[in-house]
Amino acid sequence: MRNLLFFILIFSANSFVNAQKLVRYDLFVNDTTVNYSGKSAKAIAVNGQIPAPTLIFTEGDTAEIYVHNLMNRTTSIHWHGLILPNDQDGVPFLTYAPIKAHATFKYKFPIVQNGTYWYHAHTELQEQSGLYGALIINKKQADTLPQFTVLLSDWTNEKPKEVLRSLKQANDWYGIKKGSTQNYGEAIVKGFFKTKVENEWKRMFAMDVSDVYYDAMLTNGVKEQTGPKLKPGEKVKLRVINGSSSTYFWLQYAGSKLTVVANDGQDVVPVVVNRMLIAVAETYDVIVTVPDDRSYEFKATAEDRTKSTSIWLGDGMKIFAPTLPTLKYFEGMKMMNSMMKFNGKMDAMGMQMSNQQMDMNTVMYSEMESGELVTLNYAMLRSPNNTSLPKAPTKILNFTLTGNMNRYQWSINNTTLGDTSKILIHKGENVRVILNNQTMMRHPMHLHGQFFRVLNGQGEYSPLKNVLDIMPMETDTIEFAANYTGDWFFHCHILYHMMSGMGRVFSVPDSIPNKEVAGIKNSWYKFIKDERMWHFSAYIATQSNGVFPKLMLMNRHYVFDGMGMLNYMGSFESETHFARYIDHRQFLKIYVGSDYRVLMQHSEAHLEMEGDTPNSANNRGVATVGIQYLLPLFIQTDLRIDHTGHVRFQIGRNDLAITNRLRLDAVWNTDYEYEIALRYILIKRLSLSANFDSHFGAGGGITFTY
Ligand SMILES: [Cu+2]
Repeated sequence: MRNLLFFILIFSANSFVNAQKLVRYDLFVNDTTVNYSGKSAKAIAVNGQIPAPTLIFTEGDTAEIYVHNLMNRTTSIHWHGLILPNDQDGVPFLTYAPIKAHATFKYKFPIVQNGTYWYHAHTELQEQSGLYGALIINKKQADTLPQFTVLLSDWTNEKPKEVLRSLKQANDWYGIKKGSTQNYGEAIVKGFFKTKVENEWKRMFAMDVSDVYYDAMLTNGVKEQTGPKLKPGEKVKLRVINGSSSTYFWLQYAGSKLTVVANDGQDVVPVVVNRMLIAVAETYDVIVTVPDDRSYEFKATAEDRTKSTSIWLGDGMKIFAPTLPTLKYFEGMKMMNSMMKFNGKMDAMGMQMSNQQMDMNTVMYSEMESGELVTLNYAMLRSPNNTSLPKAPTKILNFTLTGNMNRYQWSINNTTLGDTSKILIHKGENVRVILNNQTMMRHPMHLHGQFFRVLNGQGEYSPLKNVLDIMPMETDTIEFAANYTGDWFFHCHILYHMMSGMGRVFSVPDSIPNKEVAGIKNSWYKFIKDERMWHFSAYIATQSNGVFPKLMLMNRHYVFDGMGMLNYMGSFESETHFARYIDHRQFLKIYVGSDYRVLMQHSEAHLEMEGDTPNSANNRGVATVGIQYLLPLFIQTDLRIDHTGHVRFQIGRNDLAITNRLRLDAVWNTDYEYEIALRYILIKRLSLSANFDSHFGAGGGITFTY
């Protein structure tokens, strides 16, 4: 009797401890300097390391995480894929207040799930600077297989803000670095001239699978790593997390096939493949075998195939995974041309493409010419459990993913997050989102705070995910039950797309409002401020015939630009525009502006054109109004009238890529003014340039680009 009582006491004490196990972590966020590729650069470290430390929990624990911000600016941390109360979700100005400089924030929430997750900053571009780490939740019954976390990321030596500004500027330096400019010269040599013209006729930018050129790809913070000690024949579970800001990775392993057993933290019925693509922010658990006493490469190659990163499993002679050949961009361009209609809409050719089953990019993969490779797609993912939603009224939302590469503007239904308001969802309602991707890029769409089902043909066993990768032209459907109150962010997880406005907020009202946000004045405007940012850029040509500055300041709807010409004899010309885009595709804008000039008589080219006329005719200062429209082949037209009633029509083309580094600009107007300019790009900021201008004559020199 006494023994039994003792046993009961022990037993209940044990289960009490299990249920209440509090796991505390302290994260110290601070600035640091790193050197990943021969150049030191600023970064953000947590507890002195990049990636941030791996946080390990067991399902049923309570997490208590103290985030100590040691930086001189605000920060935030979001727990990616975790089901938690809204005020613990970590989105500044939406679910809580940002963590102020030198302040500490305590997160506390129960761990109600298991699997492979991660955490990262949700403030500006801090994630790209290194603020990300793995978050692993073990099952209550421990796994018997050895396991190893593989946290992938991309690294740039540039400041992330500079990266975003370059993208907004449509500066094609990254394309030059990647060899993906798809210039006219290359098109002619490779027999794709017609394809190139058709592409530009449809006002499509060069074909590309990624926007940014990175200096390094990393596995757990290093380019190459030796994995855990494994014996020949042993299996290992790799918890692969794509913590990069904008890079998708191909995963390949030299030693065996890949057995996929979980996705985004949720178990799936095991599926065996040769290779797979992991989208930005996705996680996959993959089991691989070390077949013998050699060392085998597990390799992650960036989707644009410029760089890769590896871990080595096993001991002994190195066996390499295959190197993926460079992409055949013109083949991809040709495919895209056939899909894209003139009005900018995708023509799905009567097919309903979905769940990554038909990869249009396959035309760019030369490795597909030899042999059958089984590549993972979403239709292969099957949940081991019934994931059907409870019977409830269903709200259907249609989201068309849209974008403009020229302005690097990303949106849903042609509207950025900042131009919408929260989407109200009733508690207990089912929400079905039908997504259609009308852009030329993939987008990893992420939902905060809960999982959605992907309707992938598996019926009741449709897999649960929190990131949906949607390829160009695809239509995918996801659904979830609105069980959790609060404001939940749904956005593209490519950091630079999110910063440009590609997202929405689902709002499930609560009788108890989120206290963290209630106290913040104008929280919504602070939340969307990133996409309203102004971006400045400049080209300044300093040449033998004068100085030619072009300046531009732009945001989501507006652009202010000014161009000038100034020579050593005192001649001066300037033209400014303050314009607003007025159509969805951002081809049409209206402007008010000015045109001011003082042309000296001894301006030779000018004399040839208009004769030796008195100064009065060559001086003017007028106010203008006009419209600009971007025609096929990226021809910019401009019709304006000035306050004296004079009408001018102008036509021009900028940045025509003749070779990888040579660009042509040309402009002509009905006042018989014209300019032809050539630029040979040496480095991002510097070009050799030459031009011939109707007023300023011929000259050469250098152009600074900012
Ligand atoms: Cu995106």
